Amino acid sequence: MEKTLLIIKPDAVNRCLAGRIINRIEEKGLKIVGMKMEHLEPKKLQEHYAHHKDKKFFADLVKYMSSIPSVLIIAEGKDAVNVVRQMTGPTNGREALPGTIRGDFSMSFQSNLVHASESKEIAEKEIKRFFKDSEIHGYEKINFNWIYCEEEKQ
Ligand code: 3AN
Repeated sequence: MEKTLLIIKPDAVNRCLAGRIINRIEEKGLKIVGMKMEHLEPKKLQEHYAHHKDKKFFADLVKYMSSIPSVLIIAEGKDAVNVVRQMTGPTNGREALPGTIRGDFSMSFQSNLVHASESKEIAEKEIKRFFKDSEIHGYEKINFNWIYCEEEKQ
């Protein structure tokens, strides 16, 4: 099944929202197959946000993301990339709809609590960037048969 990367960013860790965000992922039916706390280094963040390197907020973004540790998660499920992006909401927390993570907890376009991979291809690259193979776990999820119908399990 599809995997996606989520980063519970420093503002969410500082605001003690990590548990609530993890709870939403679990309650949705996604399977957590990787999870760790890491103080992300500027070099890795510059690579992660390279597509924003010419934006005026780039230096601030790297500073904020490397300020304190983040919680990194790999979530697995059918259409996981799209599902998690929908749960996250748009970049600006003030415009994100209630019911989304950003819509419920964020008032900012920078301090917007979570990163979620944008596409399947990007998710694959991001997972490789932040996780070793040995940190990704395959295991049987006992409620799997109650979350998907037969056709969806392929
Ligand atoms: P998203 O996380 O919604 O995919 P991106 O990829 O456009 O958004 O931006 C990456 C991160 O850069 C955002 N999550 C946010 O923290 C920060 N960011 C985006 N736009 C701005 C902005 N105008 N000013 C400051 N930070 C921003």
